Amino acid sequence: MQVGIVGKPSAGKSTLFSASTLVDVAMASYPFTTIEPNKGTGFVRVEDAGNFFNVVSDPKHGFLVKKETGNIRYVPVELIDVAGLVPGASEGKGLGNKFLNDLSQADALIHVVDASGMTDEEGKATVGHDPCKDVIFLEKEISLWFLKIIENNWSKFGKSHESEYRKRVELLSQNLSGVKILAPHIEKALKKLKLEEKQFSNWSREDKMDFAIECRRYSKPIIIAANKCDIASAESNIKKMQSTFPEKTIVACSAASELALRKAAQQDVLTYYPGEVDFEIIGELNDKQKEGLETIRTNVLTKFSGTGIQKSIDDTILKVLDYIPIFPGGVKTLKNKNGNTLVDCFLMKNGSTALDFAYMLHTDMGDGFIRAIDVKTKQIIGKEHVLKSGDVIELMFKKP
Ligand SMILES: Nc1nc2c(ncn2[C@@H]2O[C@H](COP(=O)(O)OP(=O)(O)OP(=O)(O)O)[C@@H](O)[C@H]2O)c(=O)[nH]1
Ligand SMILES: [Mg+2]
Repeated sequence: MQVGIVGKPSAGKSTLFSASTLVDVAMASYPFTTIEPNKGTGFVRVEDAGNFFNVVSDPKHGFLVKKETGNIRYVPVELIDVAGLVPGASEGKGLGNKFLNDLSQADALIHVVDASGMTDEEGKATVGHDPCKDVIFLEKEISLWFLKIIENNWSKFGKSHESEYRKRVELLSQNLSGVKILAPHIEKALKKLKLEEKQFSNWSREDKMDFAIECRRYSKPIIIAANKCDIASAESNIKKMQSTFPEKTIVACSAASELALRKAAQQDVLTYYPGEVDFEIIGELNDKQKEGLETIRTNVLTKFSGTGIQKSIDDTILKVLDYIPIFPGGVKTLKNKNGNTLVDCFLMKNGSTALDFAYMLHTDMGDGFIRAIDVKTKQIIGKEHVLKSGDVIELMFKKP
């Protein structure tokens, strides 16, 4: 799974990326600091299944944080931070939109918006910029990127005179698979727009644009990270964004605060875990450093219930993409042959079945599926059983 970090220049994309991955990257107040994409591992925060069994897990990927209220598991997801996008990019403004190809494999996007209103649409310093405008232009530019791909191949489609719906879906899938717009996204978009029966030769430019917009909605869903909430002017802008776009997931964020806390935790100055609403100072600090941290505590953590950075990743995966964590395990033992407990945790689309889980682990497990066991309840479950968040599943299958 890959999550793209997008937005206009200077919104704080690289700061959010660095705060999530602890990868050192260039961050600066001038536009187009990032040109080549940065890739790294961020984490989704879930409850560890070991809590149910009173055991401490040993994650093979990601990590575990022990807490009295229940251990927390951080499951890896790939993050990609790209160059800033400006209005008119599809006509070549700014860096143009060639770099959007860096986002082609993303399953979802975090749109970093400068909620303080202190950068204009091109990322230059200003005051009073309305961040609602940024929300609109970014979606438009992404849709125009898809439109261009669709139009580039349309001459081929136009000639095909394809009368069969299936065949048309197949042609569109071939055309768009490079940007991870897949058959289910295409079918949903066609249905929504009632374009299922329309021959390609009869599609207007408007049909193509509407189709690009719907493909964007399904293949690259977006959440808004309303960044720089540590700046006073952000609060009213965040409220305005929330009331203007009630259907969108908007998370108040301070990437700079998260980065400061995580760096300090890395240097053992304080204890802080991503997604927590407080920290504890454990090292030596001078007055200025203490004051800086106290400002973060009051103006960000307490006021917005955290820095929002972890929440923006969690909401992307667990809410917008609607994935759930599933753990492989056994009724007899939760350990693997090396003696490590509940080493794996997989993120699966909500609605996945025991058979989907088997196929995800290995084709042979899916092909040879006999039955599965819900390890928490010890109940036998069949192929079609729909899994729940936090399930621990043992699979029985015929070996090929
Ligand atoms: N106050 C405040 N400043 C921030 C925050 N996040 C980022 N910044 C500052 O905003 C400026 C731009 O940050 P970057 O992370 O480089 O922004 P970007 O979106 O990657 O910019 P480009 O790569 O140029 O597109 C830097 O000076 C950051 O320190 C935040 O949460 N609060
Ligand atoms: Mg950057």
